[in-house]
Amino acid sequence: MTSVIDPKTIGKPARPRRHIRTLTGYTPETDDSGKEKWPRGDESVWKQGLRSVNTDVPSITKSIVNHVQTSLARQAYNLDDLGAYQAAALSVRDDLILNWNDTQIHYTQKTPKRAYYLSLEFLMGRTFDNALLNLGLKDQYREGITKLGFNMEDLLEQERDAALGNGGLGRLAACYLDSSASQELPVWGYGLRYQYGIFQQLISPEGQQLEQPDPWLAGGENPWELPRLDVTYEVRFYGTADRLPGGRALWQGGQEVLAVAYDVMVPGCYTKNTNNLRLWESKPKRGFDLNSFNAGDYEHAVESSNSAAAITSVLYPNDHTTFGKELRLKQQYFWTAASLADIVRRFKNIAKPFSEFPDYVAIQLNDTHPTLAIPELMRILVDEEEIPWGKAWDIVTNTVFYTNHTVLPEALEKWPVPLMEHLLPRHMQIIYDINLSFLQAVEKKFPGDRDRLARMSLIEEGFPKQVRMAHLACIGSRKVNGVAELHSELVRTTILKDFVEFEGLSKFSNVTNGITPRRWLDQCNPELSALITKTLKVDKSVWLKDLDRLKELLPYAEDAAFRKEWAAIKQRNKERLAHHVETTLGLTVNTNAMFDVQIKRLHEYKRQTLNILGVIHRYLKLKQMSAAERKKVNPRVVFFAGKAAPGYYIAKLTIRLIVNAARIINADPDTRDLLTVYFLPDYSVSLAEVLIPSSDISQHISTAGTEASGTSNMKFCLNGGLLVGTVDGANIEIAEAVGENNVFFFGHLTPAVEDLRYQHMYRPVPVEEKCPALANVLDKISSGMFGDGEVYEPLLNTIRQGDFYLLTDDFDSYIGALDMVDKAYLDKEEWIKKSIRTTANMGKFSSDRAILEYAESFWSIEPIKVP
Ligand code: NBG
Repeated sequence: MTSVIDPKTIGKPARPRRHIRTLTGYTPETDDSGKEKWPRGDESVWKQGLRSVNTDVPSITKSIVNHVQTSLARQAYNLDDLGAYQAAALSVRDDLILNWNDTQIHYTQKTPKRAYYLSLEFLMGRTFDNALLNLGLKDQYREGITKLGFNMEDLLEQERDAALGNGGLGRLAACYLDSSASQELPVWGYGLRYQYGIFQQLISPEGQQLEQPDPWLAGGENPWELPRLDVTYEVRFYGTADRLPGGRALWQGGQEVLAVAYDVMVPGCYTKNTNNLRLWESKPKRGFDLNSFNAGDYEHAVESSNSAAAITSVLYPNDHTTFGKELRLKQQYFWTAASLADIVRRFKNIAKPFSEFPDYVAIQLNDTHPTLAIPELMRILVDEEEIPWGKAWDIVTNTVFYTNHTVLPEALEKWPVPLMEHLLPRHMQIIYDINLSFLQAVEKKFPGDRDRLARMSLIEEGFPKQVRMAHLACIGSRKVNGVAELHSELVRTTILKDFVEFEGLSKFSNVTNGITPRRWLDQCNPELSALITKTLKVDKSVWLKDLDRLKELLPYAEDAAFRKEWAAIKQRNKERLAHHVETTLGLTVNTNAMFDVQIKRLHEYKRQTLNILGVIHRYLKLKQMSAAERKKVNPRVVFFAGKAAPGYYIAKLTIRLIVNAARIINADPDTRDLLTVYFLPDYSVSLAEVLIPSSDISQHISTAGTEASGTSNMKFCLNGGLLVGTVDGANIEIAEAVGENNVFFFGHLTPAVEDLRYQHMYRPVPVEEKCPALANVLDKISSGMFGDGEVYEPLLNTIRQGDFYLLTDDFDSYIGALDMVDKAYLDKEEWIKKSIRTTANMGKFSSDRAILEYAESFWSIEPIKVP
């Protein structure tokens, strides 16, 4: 069959990829003297029509009114807050487009080396406020909006979160985009444009989590993206792959779908640089099957178009678990294939030989989800560009970088070989070929070590065999990193130990995560930001981009007047949260109490269960106290928020326990002035922005060695909240930075964990003996204190038997740490000093620092300022 094909066309796309330029990539031609030629029409007429960013209030209001009148087709008398938000957002969008356009042209002209951040999740949250801050137009817009008879805060509340992520991994990607643009680095993000983001969480009257879809695009046009209907690529699935002489193969047949680009503008802070996040949407290649349509078989006619559109319809809501579902693998390939086609096209435009590809392109894999980029780039280079296998492998392994975000076994991706063979037959061949030469090299270095070969193979034996994506990501990358010192060490000594022994230590390093201080201080805590600006006596644009400047706050910890202002801001942030709870849930919060917050995905390893058991323990103690004793108690309000994966039964039971414990505890007149508990439903970036500035303490209490980094710990500390935590992830580095006397550590350390688990398994000790206080709490739950005890048995049994996450080992020291918190809180002045010192020492945790580490040590890219 292959013999009738013109050999030159083998493996090539059916027709050459054509990309009709609209906005990106257009550069003017020059005449002989080097002067730019005006491309068409009368230059002066054009130039009169061009506008620049609107910076004064009259032109801003004019632009908003213009959008009300034309884009929305409405008028002053029928404009509500939502309409006013839309018009103002469209006006900001116009400004962003100008900067975005200039940035893309500048990058195209200068052809710098670029980095591409491939992430299956970007948890962006809201854009409006952030765009105004970064454009430096917040005050002007506030004034303009007021003049038009609206309130800025009300308009900000109209925007729906872009929630295309599960948790820390997706939010980190969003922080890194903000920092890349702010540091003027030529970085693009690539992701998927899910029709439905992370589900909305509802809580039933029984305390059960219910899920509802998040149709975030349903409200009409999304002002923060540019549909690029001309930027499309064909992506193939299934079919057959026939090997040809010379290492190439012909992959044909199967299903072809179209990837369409949507560009999200990512403005840098106080710079013109506005980077791009390109999100792909899947579409059928042809509208529908005309034959079936004409035969009257309408269902069949739309079947394939529905299956194409399904690829980007929904974000998988699982955090830290993999399910081996075909649609998920389709998402991963669809996204990496479209992104690589786009990257390769852009590279080919600068007309350099492929050997120079790594000099112009760095590709960062955010966890293993985009690992197919490795075999896909091999396929493009070998099959389409006819580059010999060895050279192609050199190119790939000098271009790709891999960040690992977890060592939990259930989160390490593996794909069944039969599924891969079926969906991506050519990639499976390539993976086998990579594996063979890799294992041959390992064998050479460690002759006869068969166990090692089995451990390191890209293929795990079993029924079915599975492809180990972390191994593929590791050997296909130039550098591998973890996301905090401890985690990177665990990557090197556990999951990738053999690879360190084979490839050497220098390939494996650490980049501790960071957060953007724009969103996580200036936007979420404007009063604190203003106080810092006033105190440091520099413009906020300076310290927000050089967060180490916060150190200059240290001496003010000794200044009583400053402390008073600091504490008053914390108090107002508590009241802001209380107001939010009152208006959304109708509950009254005691703002004179200490605010204690744990907000993150629900997961056994994060141990929200430990927290709620601690709360119940506290409640039982309060109940036993005399009135006089109760007077001495430090009042506490405990907040929880977080979503559980829909199929995660135990995590959902924890939510149920929190909700029902809260119901009983909050209704008890003996204790309710001293202890109340709230589970705030539907945790989101926007909710975090209200919760974080209000905390006195926050809890980061994972079993040692399980939380790779954590990033909300950084957000709380940056806002002057103290931390209760285990010696895990970035908690360790935070304590190093802010001083161990300013954090409350407890619990067993990582090296002890394995041994404790062994003990649990082979020498179990009943909870009653090991930890009577905890046993008492478990008994109270079983006996129905918080509703039908039976319901909670499966949850309680995870502790009574096996106790994989070591609650029985850590409970007593946890309670001890909380007692220390209470004691420390009694000395208010000293507490405020701790709070100030904590903020002052958080400079290291800016995502600007982190992204510059990636840029310098891994990607070798440099800032390039847009004039
Ligand atoms: C998460 C870790 C967090 C870490 C974020 C960002 C995954 C797989 N990992 O501890 O659990 O902060 O990644 O690095 O979501």
